[in-house]
Amino acid sequence: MVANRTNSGQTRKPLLLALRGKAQLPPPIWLMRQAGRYLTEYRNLRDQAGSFLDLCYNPKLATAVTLQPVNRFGFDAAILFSDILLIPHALGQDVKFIERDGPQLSPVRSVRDVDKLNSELDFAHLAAVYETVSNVATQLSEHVTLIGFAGAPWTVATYMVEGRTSKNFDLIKRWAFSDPIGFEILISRLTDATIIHLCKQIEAGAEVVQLFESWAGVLPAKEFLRWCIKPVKFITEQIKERFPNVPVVAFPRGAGTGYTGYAEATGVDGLGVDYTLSPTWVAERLQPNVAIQGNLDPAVLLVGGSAMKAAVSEIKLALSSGPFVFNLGHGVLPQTPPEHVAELVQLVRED
Ligand code: 1CP
Repeated sequence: MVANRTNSGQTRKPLLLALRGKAQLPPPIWLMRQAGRYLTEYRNLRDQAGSFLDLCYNPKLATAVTLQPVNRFGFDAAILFSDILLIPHALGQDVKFIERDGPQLSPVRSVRDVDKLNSELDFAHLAAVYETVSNVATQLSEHVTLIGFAGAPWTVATYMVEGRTSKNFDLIKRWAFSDPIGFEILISRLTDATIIHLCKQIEAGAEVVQLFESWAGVLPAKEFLRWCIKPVKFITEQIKERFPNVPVVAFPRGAGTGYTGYAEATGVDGLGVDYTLSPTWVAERLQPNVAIQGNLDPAVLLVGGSAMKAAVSEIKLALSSGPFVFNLGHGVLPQTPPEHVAELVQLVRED
Protein backbone atom coordinates (compact mmCIF):
# COMPACT_ATOMS: atom_id res chain seq x y z
CA MET A 1 0.00 0.00 0.00
CA VAL A 2 1.37 3.38 -1.03
CA ALA A 3 1.63 5.86 1.85
CA ASN A 4 -1.28 8.21 1.55
CA ARG A 5 -0.04 11.69 2.18
CA THR A 6 -3.50 12.97 2.99
CA ASN A 7 -3.73 10.69 6.00
CA SER A 8 -1.26 12.90 7.83
CA GLY A 9 -3.77 15.74 7.66
CA GLN A 10 -0.84 18.03 6.72
CA THR A 11 -0.68 19.28 3.17
CA ARG A 12 0.29 22.24 1.05
CA LYS A 13 -1.66 21.02 -1.96
CA PRO A 14 -4.10 23.79 -2.96
CA LEU A 15 -6.78 21.37 -4.18
CA LEU A 16 -6.82 19.41 -0.92
CA LEU A 17 -6.89 22.60 1.12
CA ALA A 18 -9.83 23.96 -0.89
CA LEU A 19 -11.74 20.70 -0.44
CA ARG A 20 -11.11 20.93 3.30
CA GLY A 21 -12.93 24.24 3.29
CA LYS A 22 -10.03 26.71 3.05
CA ALA A 23 -10.29 29.40 0.37
CA GLN A 24 -7.22 29.48 -1.90
CA LEU A 25 -5.96 32.43 -3.92
CA PRO A 26 -5.63 31.78 -6.78
CA PRO A 27 -8.12 28.90 -6.73
CA PRO A 28 -6.77 25.49 -7.78
CA ILE A 29 -7.79 24.38 -11.28
CA TRP A 30 -8.26 21.11 -13.14
CA LEU A 31 -10.76 20.19 -15.87
CA MET A 32 -13.14 17.28 -16.24
CA ARG A 33 -12.03 15.23 -19.28
CA GLN A 34 -8.69 17.08 -19.24
CA ALA A 35 -7.14 14.08 -21.02
CA GLY A 36 -8.62 13.26 -24.38
CA ARG A 37 -9.06 13.82 -28.07
CA TYR A 38 -8.43 17.59 -28.06
CA LEU A 39 -4.73 16.78 -27.36
CA THR A 40 -2.60 15.44 -30.25
CA GLU A 41 -0.36 13.63 -27.75
CA TYR A 42 -3.48 11.76 -26.51
CA ARG A 43 -4.56 10.80 -30.03
CA ASN A 44 -1.08 9.39 -30.70
CA LEU A 45 -1.07 7.13 -27.64
CA ARG A 46 -4.72 6.23 -28.19
CA ASP A 47 -3.85 4.94 -31.68
CA GLN A 48 -0.94 2.92 -30.28
CA ALA A 49 -3.11 1.30 -27.62
CA GLY A 50 -5.71 -0.27 -29.90
CA SER A 51 -9.15 0.02 -28.35
CA PHE A 52 -10.21 2.53 -25.68
CA LEU A 53 -10.51 -0.32 -23.14
CA ASP A 54 -7.00 -1.51 -24.06
CA LEU A 55 -5.77 2.00 -23.21
CA CYS A 56 -7.58 2.00 -19.85
CA TYR A 57 -6.06 -1.40 -18.97
CA ASN A 58 -2.51 -0.54 -20.03
CA PRO A 59 -0.75 0.97 -16.97
CA LYS A 60 2.16 2.38 -18.94
CA LEU A 61 0.01 4.18 -21.52
CA ALA A 62 -2.77 5.12 -19.06
CA THR A 63 -0.13 6.68 -16.78
CA ALA A 64 1.27 8.68 -19.70
CA VAL A 65 -2.18 9.85 -20.78
CA THR A 66 -3.08 10.87 -17.19
CA LEU A 67 0.08 12.98 -16.97
CA GLN A 68 -0.14 14.63 -20.42
CA PRO A 69 -2.53 17.48 -19.52
CA VAL A 70 -0.86 18.03 -16.13
CA ASN A 71 2.56 18.42 -17.74
CA ARG A 72 1.24 20.54 -20.59
CA PHE A 73 -0.94 22.98 -18.64
CA GLY A 74 0.32 22.80 -15.04
CA PHE A 75 -3.04 21.80 -13.53
CA ASP A 76 -3.38 21.39 -9.75
CA ALA A 77 -4.72 17.86 -10.14
CA ALA A 78 -4.27 14.73 -12.21
CA ILE A 79 -7.38 12.61 -12.69
CA LEU A 80 -6.84 8.92 -13.28
CA PHE A 81 -7.35 8.02 -16.93
CA SER A 82 -10.08 5.40 -16.84
CA ASP A 83 -13.83 5.24 -17.37
CA ILE A 84 -16.99 4.83 -15.31
CA LEU A 85 -17.98 1.84 -17.47
CA LEU A 86 -15.08 -0.33 -16.26
CA ILE A 87 -17.32 -1.32 -13.33
CA PRO A 88 -20.02 -2.96 -15.50
CA HIS A 89 -17.16 -4.60 -17.40
CA ALA A 90 -15.64 -5.97 -14.17
CA LEU A 91 -19.10 -7.24 -13.18
CA GLY A 92 -19.05 -9.35 -16.33
CA GLN A 93 -21.15 -7.20 -18.67
CA ASP A 94 -20.06 -6.99 -22.29
CA VAL A 95 -18.82 -3.39 -22.80
CA LYS A 96 -17.53 -1.89 -26.05
CA PHE A 97 -16.64 1.64 -27.05
CA ILE A 98 -17.53 2.19 -30.68
CA GLU A 99 -15.65 4.97 -32.48
CA ARG A 100 -17.91 8.07 -32.83
CA ASP A 101 -20.87 6.08 -31.54
CA GLY A 102 -20.06 5.87 -27.82
CA PRO A 103 -20.41 2.94 -25.45
CA GLN A 104 -22.37 -0.22 -26.22
CA LEU A 105 -23.29 -2.73 -23.51
CA SER A 106 -25.25 -5.99 -23.56
CA PRO A 107 -28.26 -4.74 -21.59
CA VAL A 108 -29.19 -5.76 -18.05
CA ARG A 109 -32.96 -5.25 -17.70
CA SER A 110 -34.19 -7.57 -14.96
CA VAL A 111 -33.18 -9.22 -11.71
CA ARG A 112 -32.48 -12.35 -13.77
CA ASP A 113 -29.97 -10.39 -15.83
CA VAL A 114 -28.35 -9.07 -12.61
CA ASP A 115 -28.09 -12.64 -11.36
CA LYS A 116 -26.06 -13.53 -14.46
CA LEU A 117 -23.42 -10.90 -13.59
CA ASN A 118 -20.40 -11.74 -11.41
CA SER A 119 -21.36 -11.63 -7.74
CA GLU A 120 -18.11 -9.76 -7.01
CA LEU A 121 -15.87 -7.42 -9.00
CA ASP A 122 -13.42 -9.28 -11.20
CA PHE A 123 -10.00 -7.71 -10.63
CA ALA A 124 -8.34 -9.38 -13.64
CA HIS A 125 -8.48 -6.08 -15.56
CA LEU A 126 -9.03 -3.63 -12.68
CA ALA A 127 -5.64 -4.52 -11.16
CA ALA A 128 -4.09 -2.61 -14.08
CA VAL A 129 -6.13 0.48 -13.14
CA TYR A 130 -4.80 0.46 -9.55
CA GLU A 131 -1.30 -0.01 -10.94
CA THR A 132 -1.85 3.15 -13.02
CA VAL A 133 -2.92 5.03 -9.87
CA SER A 134 0.23 4.03 -8.01
CA ASN A 135 2.45 4.84 -11.02
CA VAL A 136 0.92 8.31 -11.32
CA ALA A 137 1.19 8.88 -7.56
CA THR A 138 4.95 8.48 -7.69
CA GLN A 139 5.33 10.84 -10.65
CA LEU A 140 3.43 13.93 -9.53
CA SER A 141 5.12 17.08 -8.32
CA GLU A 142 4.51 18.25 -4.75
CA HIS A 143 1.61 20.61 -5.31
CA VAL A 144 -0.41 18.30 -7.61
CA THR A 145 -3.26 16.17 -6.22
CA LEU A 146 -4.25 12.77 -7.62
CA ILE A 147 -8.00 12.26 -8.13
CA GLY A 148 -9.58 8.81 -8.39
CA PHE A 149 -13.17 8.40 -9.56
CA ALA A 150 -16.18 6.26 -10.31
CA GLY A 151 -19.60 6.79 -11.78
CA ALA A 152 -22.40 7.13 -9.23
CA PRO A 153 -24.65 4.02 -9.23
CA TRP A 154 -27.67 5.60 -10.97
CA THR A 155 -25.53 6.99 -13.81
CA VAL A 156 -23.69 3.70 -14.35
CA ALA A 157 -27.02 1.87 -14.22
CA THR A 158 -28.37 4.04 -17.07
CA TYR A 159 -25.67 2.65 -19.39
CA MET A 160 -26.11 -0.90 -18.07
CA VAL A 161 -29.87 -0.93 -18.61
CA GLU A 162 -30.19 1.19 -21.75
CA GLY A 163 -27.10 -0.42 -23.29
CA ARG A 164 -25.84 2.96 -24.53
CA THR A 165 -26.07 6.71 -23.96
CA SER A 166 -29.80 7.23 -23.56
CA LYS A 167 -32.00 10.04 -24.87
CA ASN A 168 -35.15 9.59 -22.80
CA PHE A 169 -34.21 6.89 -20.25
CA ASP A 170 -37.46 5.04 -20.84
CA LEU A 171 -36.05 1.53 -20.32
CA ILE A 172 -34.36 2.24 -17.00
CA LYS A 173 -37.35 4.24 -15.75
CA ARG A 174 -39.73 1.49 -16.79
CA TRP A 175 -37.77 -0.91 -14.59
CA ALA A 176 -37.13 1.47 -11.66
CA PHE A 177 -40.75 2.73 -11.50
CA SER A 178 -42.49 -0.62 -12.05
CA ASP A 179 -40.20 -2.82 -9.94
CA PRO A 180 -38.27 -0.65 -7.46
CA ILE A 181 -37.42 -3.62 -5.23
CA GLY A 182 -35.82 -5.49 -8.15
CA PHE A 183 -34.07 -2.36 -9.46
CA GLU A 184 -32.66 -1.76 -5.97
CA ILE A 185 -30.74 -5.03 -6.35
CA LEU A 186 -28.83 -3.56 -9.29
CA ILE A 187 -28.24 -0.21 -7.52
CA SER A 188 -27.06 -1.94 -4.38
CA ARG A 189 -24.70 -4.21 -6.35
CA LEU A 190 -23.26 -1.09 -8.01
CA THR A 191 -23.03 0.75 -4.69
CA ASP A 192 -20.95 -2.04 -3.14
CA ALA A 193 -18.73 -2.32 -6.23
CA THR A 194 -18.17 1.45 -6.25
CA ILE A 195 -17.07 1.49 -2.61
CA ILE A 196 -14.55 -1.29 -3.24
CA HIS A 197 -13.28 0.33 -6.44
CA LEU A 198 -12.79 3.73 -4.79
CA CYS A 199 -11.11 2.25 -1.70
CA LYS A 200 -8.67 0.36 -3.96
CA GLN A 201 -7.84 3.59 -5.76
CA ILE A 202 -7.22 5.34 -2.43
CA GLU A 203 -4.99 2.48 -1.25
CA ALA A 204 -3.03 2.84 -4.49
CA GLY A 205 -2.50 6.58 -3.93
CA ALA A 206 -5.62 8.55 -4.91
CA GLU A 207 -5.95 11.56 -2.58
CA VAL A 208 -9.47 12.66 -3.55
CA VAL A 209 -12.32 10.66 -5.08
CA GLN A 210 -15.01 12.03 -7.36
CA LEU A 211 -18.39 10.49 -8.12
CA PHE A 212 -19.73 11.39 -11.56
CA GLU A 213 -23.53 11.57 -11.50
CA SER A 214 -23.88 12.71 -15.10
CA TRP A 215 -27.57 11.80 -15.35
CA ALA A 216 -28.81 13.31 -12.07
CA GLY A 217 -31.13 15.55 -14.08
CA VAL A 218 -33.55 12.98 -15.48
CA LEU A 219 -35.40 11.83 -12.35
CA PRO A 220 -38.44 13.21 -10.49
CA ALA A 221 -37.56 14.58 -7.02
CA LYS A 222 -38.64 11.51 -5.05
CA GLU A 223 -36.73 9.09 -7.27
CA PHE A 224 -33.74 11.45 -7.23
CA LEU A 225 -33.65 10.97 -3.45
CA ARG A 226 -33.88 7.21 -3.70
CA TRP A 227 -31.58 6.45 -6.64
CA CYS A 228 -29.07 9.33 -6.51
CA ILE A 229 -28.85 10.82 -3.01
CA LYS A 230 -29.19 7.61 -0.99
CA PRO A 231 -26.42 5.57 -2.72
CA VAL A 232 -24.04 8.56 -2.82
CA LYS A 233 -24.63 9.14 0.90
CA PHE A 234 -23.86 5.49 1.67
CA ILE A 235 -20.72 5.47 -0.51
CA THR A 236 -19.50 8.69 1.12
CA GLU A 237 -20.07 7.31 4.63
CA GLN A 238 -18.22 4.09 3.82
CA ILE A 239 -15.24 5.93 2.29
CA LYS A 240 -15.10 8.30 5.27
CA GLU A 241 -15.20 5.42 7.73
CA ARG A 242 -12.09 3.93 6.14
CA PHE A 243 -10.32 7.07 4.93
CA PRO A 244 -11.56 10.03 6.99
CA ASN A 245 -9.06 12.45 5.43
CA VAL A 246 -9.82 11.72 1.79
CA PRO A 247 -12.26 14.29 0.41
CA VAL A 248 -15.23 13.00 -1.57
CA VAL A 249 -16.57 15.16 -4.41
CA ALA A 250 -19.82 14.53 -6.23
CA PHE A 251 -20.95 16.04 -9.54
CA PRO A 252 -24.74 15.70 -9.86
CA ARG A 253 -24.94 17.23 -13.33
CA GLY A 254 -28.28 18.79 -14.19
CA ALA A 255 -29.72 18.30 -10.70
CA GLY A 256 -31.34 21.76 -10.84
CA THR A 257 -33.25 22.42 -7.63
CA GLY A 258 -31.81 19.11 -6.40
CA TYR A 259 -28.52 20.95 -5.80
CA THR A 260 -30.12 22.62 -2.78
CA GLY A 261 -29.42 20.42 0.23
CA TYR A 262 -27.47 17.82 -1.84
CA ALA A 263 -24.18 18.30 0.04
CA GLU A 264 -25.89 18.16 3.45
CA ALA A 265 -27.88 15.07 2.48
CA THR A 266 -24.89 13.13 1.10
CA GLY A 267 -22.06 14.39 3.32
CA VAL A 268 -19.71 15.11 0.41
CA ASP A 269 -16.83 17.56 0.90
CA GLY A 270 -16.94 18.99 -2.60
CA LEU A 271 -19.84 19.70 -4.94
CA GLY A 272 -19.35 19.88 -8.70
CA VAL A 273 -21.77 22.41 -10.17
CA ASP A 274 -22.86 22.34 -13.80
CA TYR A 275 -22.81 25.42 -16.02
CA THR A 276 -26.54 26.15 -15.80
CA LEU A 277 -26.20 27.49 -12.23
CA SER A 278 -25.37 31.15 -11.74
CA PRO A 279 -22.08 31.63 -9.83
CA THR A 280 -23.65 34.20 -7.48
CA TRP A 281 -26.54 31.83 -6.66
CA VAL A 282 -24.00 29.06 -6.00
CA ALA A 283 -21.97 31.40 -3.76
CA GLU A 284 -25.00 32.42 -1.72
CA ARG A 285 -26.91 29.16 -1.54
CA LEU A 286 -24.40 26.31 -1.74
CA GLN A 287 -20.88 27.48 -0.90
CA PRO A 288 -21.61 28.26 2.79
CA ASN A 289 -21.97 24.49 3.35
CA VAL A 290 -19.56 22.85 0.90
CA ALA A 291 -16.50 23.45 -1.27
CA ILE A 292 -17.59 24.25 -4.82
CA GLN A 293 -16.08 22.95 -8.05
CA GLY A 294 -17.04 24.35 -11.45
CA ASN A 295 -18.60 25.73 -13.58
CA LEU A 296 -17.39 27.30 -16.85
CA ASP A 297 -19.45 26.14 -19.84
CA PRO A 298 -17.13 23.91 -21.95
CA ALA A 299 -18.52 25.67 -25.03
CA VAL A 300 -17.14 28.97 -23.68
CA LEU A 301 -13.70 27.32 -23.38
CA LEU A 302 -14.06 26.18 -26.97
CA VAL A 303 -14.91 29.74 -28.10
CA GLY A 304 -12.18 31.40 -25.99
CA GLY A 305 -11.38 35.12 -26.35
CA SER A 306 -13.45 37.83 -24.66
CA ALA A 307 -16.38 35.48 -23.92
CA MET A 308 -14.04 33.28 -21.89
CA LYS A 309 -12.40 36.23 -20.13
CA ALA A 310 -15.77 37.61 -19.02
CA ALA A 311 -17.09 34.26 -17.82
CA VAL A 312 -13.90 33.46 -15.87
CA SER A 313 -13.99 36.87 -14.11
CA GLU A 314 -17.62 36.38 -13.17
CA ILE A 315 -16.96 32.94 -11.70
CA LYS A 316 -13.83 34.06 -9.82
CA LEU A 317 -15.54 37.15 -8.45
CA ALA A 318 -18.47 35.16 -7.11
CA LEU A 319 -16.70 32.10 -5.77
CA SER A 320 -12.99 32.56 -5.05
CA SER A 321 -13.39 34.14 -1.61
CA GLY A 322 -14.76 30.82 -0.32
CA PRO A 323 -13.61 27.21 -0.72
CA PHE A 324 -13.48 26.78 -4.49
CA VAL A 325 -11.89 24.68 -7.22
CA PHE A 326 -12.05 26.10 -10.73
CA ASN A 327 -13.35 23.59 -13.27
CA LEU A 328 -15.76 23.29 -16.16
CA GLY A 329 -19.48 22.68 -15.78
CA HIS A 330 -19.03 19.44 -17.81
CA GLY A 331 -16.15 17.80 -19.71
CA VAL A 332 -13.75 19.41 -22.23
CA LEU A 333 -15.21 19.18 -25.76
CA PRO A 334 -13.07 17.29 -28.30
CA GLN A 335 -12.82 20.29 -30.69
CA THR A 336 -11.38 22.59 -27.98
CA PRO A 337 -8.16 24.37 -29.05
CA PRO A 338 -5.45 23.49 -26.48
CA GLU A 339 -4.27 27.14 -26.53
CA HIS A 340 -7.60 28.14 -24.99
CA VAL A 341 -6.92 25.76 -22.11
CA ALA A 342 -3.47 27.30 -21.54
CA GLU A 343 -5.07 30.77 -21.57
CA LEU A 344 -7.77 29.64 -19.14
CA VAL A 345 -5.16 28.46 -16.62
CA GLN A 346 -3.45 31.85 -16.92
CA LEU A 347 -6.72 33.78 -16.46
CA VAL A 348 -7.63 31.76 -13.38
CA ARG A 349 -4.20 32.32 -11.82
CA GLU A 350 -3.81 36.06 -12.53
CA ASP A 351 -5.21 38.71 -10.15
O1 1CP B 1 -10.61 8.07 -27.01
C1 1CP B 1 -11.84 8.10 -27.07
O2 1CP B 1 -12.50 8.36 -28.06
C2 1CP B 1 -12.63 7.80 -25.84
C3 1CP B 1 -13.31 9.00 -25.29
C4 1CP B 1 -13.37 8.80 -23.78
C5 1CP B 1 -12.45 9.32 -22.85
C6 1CP B 1 -11.24 10.17 -23.10
C7 1CP B 1 -14.31 8.02 -23.07
C8 1CP B 1 -15.40 7.23 -23.66
N1 1CP B 1 -13.99 8.05 -21.73
C9 1CP B 1 -12.86 8.82 -21.55
C10 1CP B 1 -12.14 9.04 -20.29
C11 1CP B 1 -12.90 9.43 -19.10
N2 1CP B 1 -14.25 9.21 -18.88
C12 1CP B 1 -12.35 10.02 -17.96
C13 1CP B 1 -10.84 10.22 -17.81
C14 1CP B 1 -10.23 11.25 -17.07
C15 1CP B 1 -10.34 12.68 -17.58
O3 1CP B 1 -11.32 13.35 -17.21
O4 1CP B 1 -9.42 13.15 -18.24
C16 1CP B 1 -13.42 10.24 -17.05
C17 1CP B 1 -13.37 10.92 -15.71
C18 1CP B 1 -14.59 9.71 -17.65
C19 1CP B 1 -15.90 9.68 -16.99
C20 1CP B 1 -17.10 9.31 -17.79
N3 1CP B 1 -17.23 8.33 -18.74
C21 1CP B 1 -18.38 9.87 -17.58
C22 1CP B 1 -18.69 10.90 -16.53
C23 1CP B 1 -18.38 12.29 -16.99
C24 1CP B 1 -19.24 12.81 -18.12
O5 1CP B 1 -18.68 13.00 -19.21
O6 1CP B 1 -20.46 13.01 -17.90
C25 1CP B 1 -19.28 9.24 -18.46
C26 1CP B 1 -20.76 9.50 -18.60
C27 1CP B 1 -18.55 8.27 -19.20
C28 1CP B 1 -19.08 7.31 -20.21
C29 1CP B 1 -18.40 7.44 -21.52
N4 1CP B 1 -17.10 7.15 -21.74
C30 1CP B 1 -16.75 7.42 -23.04
C31 1CP B 1 -17.93 7.88 -23.70
C32 1CP B 1 -18.03 8.29 -25.14
C33 1CP B 1 -18.95 7.88 -22.73
C34 1CP B 1 -20.40 8.25 -22.96
C35 1CP B 1 -20.60 9.73 -22.70
C36 1CP B 1 -22.07 10.09 -22.82
O7 1CP B 1 -22.94 9.24 -22.65
O8 1CP B 1 -22.33 11.29 -23.09
